[in-house]
Amino acid sequence: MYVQMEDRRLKIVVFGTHGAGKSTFIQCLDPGARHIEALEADEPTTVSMDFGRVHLFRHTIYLFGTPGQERFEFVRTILSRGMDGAIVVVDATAGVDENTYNLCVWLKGKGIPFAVLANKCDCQGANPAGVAAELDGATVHPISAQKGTNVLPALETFVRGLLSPEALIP
Ligand SMILES: Nc1nc2c(ncn2[C@@H]2O[C@H](COP(=O)(O)OP(=O)(O)O)[C@@H](O)[C@H]2O)c(=O)[nH]1
Ligand SMILES: [Mg+2]
Repeated sequence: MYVQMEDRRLKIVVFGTHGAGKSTFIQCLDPGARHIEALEADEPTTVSMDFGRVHLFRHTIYLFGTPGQERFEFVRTILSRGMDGAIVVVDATAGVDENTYNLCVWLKGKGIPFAVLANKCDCQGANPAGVAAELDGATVHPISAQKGTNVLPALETFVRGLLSPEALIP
């Protein structure tokens, strides 16, 4: 699937369970990223979304961070409309949970290109190879969103794959 050359914008939606590091990842790429939190009535947790922008290969990449909690499925559905690709953030110290696994199956079934980021690789016990194995051999990029390790290269590799070779001519 190649993105239209004339459209120099890409919409990438960032998925992942609560606490995987989606907000940290987007903040790392765009220090001016917007983080929106809404406290739910009678709920101890917050709904949080992120919005960031990065310029790569003469394209503007719009990053939408989705709320991780299961009950916000409807928010993810809305944010997912018209996406060019998806990034799935996994806490590599915790492994792949069922929702994340199902999400990857769904993305694959829809033919939506996605990259898996094994986050928190600065921590002891992080197991990016285990994440890849749990996701049936998916390509996994080990990163540390907190330290910034491999964050931009991982995004560049993914975006390069989304763009046609012509789009990459400077
Ligand atoms: N050690 C470490 N902690 C991280 C990393 N990325 C995120 N965190 C921490 O993990 C927690 C959850 O991160 P957050 O970005 O809010 O997760 P989100 O719920 O997916 O948006 C926060 O306390 C972060 O500081 C990382 O690469 N390494
Ligand atoms: Mg968040």
